[in-house]
Amino acid sequence: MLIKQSEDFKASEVTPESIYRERRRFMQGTLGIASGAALLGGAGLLSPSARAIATDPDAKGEELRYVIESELSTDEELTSYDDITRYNNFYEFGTDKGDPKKHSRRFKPRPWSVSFSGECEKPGVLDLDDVINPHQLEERIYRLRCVEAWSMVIPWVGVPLGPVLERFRPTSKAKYVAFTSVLRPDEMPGQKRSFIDWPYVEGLRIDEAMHPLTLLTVGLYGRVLPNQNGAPIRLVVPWKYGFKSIKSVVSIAFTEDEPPTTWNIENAREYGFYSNVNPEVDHPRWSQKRERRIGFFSKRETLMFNGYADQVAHLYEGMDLAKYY
Ligand SMILES: Nc1nc2c(c(=O)[nH]1)N[C@H]1C(S)=C(S)[C@@H](COP(=O)(O)O)O[C@H]1N2
Ligand SMILES: [Mo]
Repeated sequence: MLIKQSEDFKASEVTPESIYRERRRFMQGTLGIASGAALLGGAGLLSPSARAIATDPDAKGEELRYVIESELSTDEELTSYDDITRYNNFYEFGTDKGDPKKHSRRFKPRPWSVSFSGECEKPGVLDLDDVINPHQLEERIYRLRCVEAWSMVIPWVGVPLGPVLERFRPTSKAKYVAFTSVLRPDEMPGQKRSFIDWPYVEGLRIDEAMHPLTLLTVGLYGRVLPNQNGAPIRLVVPWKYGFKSIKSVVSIAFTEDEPPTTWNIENAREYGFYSNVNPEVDHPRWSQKRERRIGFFSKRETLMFNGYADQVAHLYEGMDLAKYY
């Protein structure tokens, strides 16, 4: 197990049964997540370290509680909330980096659920509130500060995807996991045009999907995701290029065959299925050896697997990564 919970969080969990039930009642009731959590926090039921670790005063949206720092977080300086939320790729809202912030106001991220289907024993539906509320399920909610390939260091908040997938009991035929984004042309102006073949789709091999670094992400800077960053639920795969991290996910399917992926459909020569950050393999049109962080002038060397080689290199042992790019 690569990700541990902090000692403080453990302490906060040993609450008397009655308080625990009271907390559940709050969370399940008509009170919103934010108001329910604020009441509990105010009542002193949580240890300080188990509260959300918001570190940017400009961060907006509902605060996510019970967040634990991942031990795989980087120590690099975080990109500001403002930069993370105004410079985005989200073609559903347009192709310019500024479009998603400008054109996503009408998008409604709640209520939301994600369906799980395909090669599994227990297909079903997951309500977003079950992901955000850690007392509804066993999964822990983590903050993982990681470098988004090329440009930013982002403090994501989410649950590891693996244990969520396990609940639907993938069969031995489940070799891959296919993800699909929402299709809502009325709320997503970019979908009225055919920049790409909607909806956006992505995929992972099942062992990549199960890896503890792969996060089903619901927030950043301690608060729920803003629309332009993939509200209300998106993938974050820290050792792969950004486009693997599919936004506003509505469906997840276990498959026997490698699923189609949007950028590979659009341009197979430039974008493969694996898309691992790999400074040794040039993109057909540019070198991938160096990168520049937003807010910093000088470029730096890009690290193999985005700095997570110790954690993920074994997944690709024996594979020719120039062929499987
Ligand atoms: N549905 C959907 N998901 C998407 C995209 C998109 O256009 N549509 N763009 C991808 C690309 S190319 C990148 S770099 C990241 C950007 O995430 P960010 O805006 O939160 O930094 O989202 C990825 N996920
Ligand atoms: Mo991207």
